[in-house]
Amino acid sequence: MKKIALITGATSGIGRAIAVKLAKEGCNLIITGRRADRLSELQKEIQDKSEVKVLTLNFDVRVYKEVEDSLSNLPKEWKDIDILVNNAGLAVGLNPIHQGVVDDWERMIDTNVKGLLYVTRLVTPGMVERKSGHIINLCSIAGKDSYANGNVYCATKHAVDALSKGMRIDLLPYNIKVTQICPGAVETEFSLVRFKGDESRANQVYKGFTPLFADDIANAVFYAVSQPTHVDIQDMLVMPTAQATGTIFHKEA
Ligand code: NDP
Ligand code: 8X3
Repeated sequence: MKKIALITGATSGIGRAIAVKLAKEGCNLIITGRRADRLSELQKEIQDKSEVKVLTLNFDVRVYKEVEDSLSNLPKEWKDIDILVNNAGLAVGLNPIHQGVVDDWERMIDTNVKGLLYVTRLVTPGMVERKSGHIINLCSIAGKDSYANGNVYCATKHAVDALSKGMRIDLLPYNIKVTQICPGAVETEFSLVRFKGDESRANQVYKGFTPLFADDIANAVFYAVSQPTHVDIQDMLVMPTAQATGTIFHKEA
């Protein structure tokens, strides 16, 4: 039987690439996000090219009621989720702490921490019952170290790191793997979102070096999920060759 993978934030960037990769490798998919049109387009694209089934779920991970309504009422054939990819997330703003925008802070904390928790809370009981499952959390180099003006985003990713460790301990008796993937700079819509639609500022982030691409992270996810039953890849730090730390890059002029 084909595995079922649920991917949050599949409308763009890393989540979208993971969906395409896991479909190519034969998983049936539950893809989620707020932009319903993009979910439908991706569903069609994947189903036109392969034999896998794709279910779309349109919800905002920040709103528990929406998450609960979607995940508690899955059709029977979609209930047994084998792989949960907690990918939905964002950075908003890049300000020193004393000039932080409270609404930006709320968006990051509600999405990256509370949203990840809401989805995990609803998916893991089934995995526990079946004594089987694999959770992939998208963390970041920002979850390993803080960088200038990244304060709250870095804090949310440090929280993801703590939650990955905690999940691994709590779910250990139930044969559930927890993998955390920590990318450096990946060229997606991430910087466009961080800089609130300012394209020139967003493009500047990826100038002068070759960043990672979403497919690189999808390959890392596939590596983790394709290991034998007794192997858990706990933590992967994946950086562009031209990036040493969160802020040290080798850029050509
Ligand atoms: P994108 O902006 O391209 O994609 C983000 C995805 O998250 C979108 O599909 C978006 O869907 C979804 N999302 C955001 N907010 C919500 C919400 N409230 N409810 C539901 N879905 C939401 O960025 P990336 O692909 O780069 O980011 C994916 C993950 O990778 C994030 O967790 C990010 O922190 C992490 N990461 C990214 C890095 C990078 O350099 N790009 C590096 C390290 C980690 P929609 O808007 O349709 O809801
Ligand atoms: C995204 C990478 O370095 O912009 O998590 O925080 S970074």
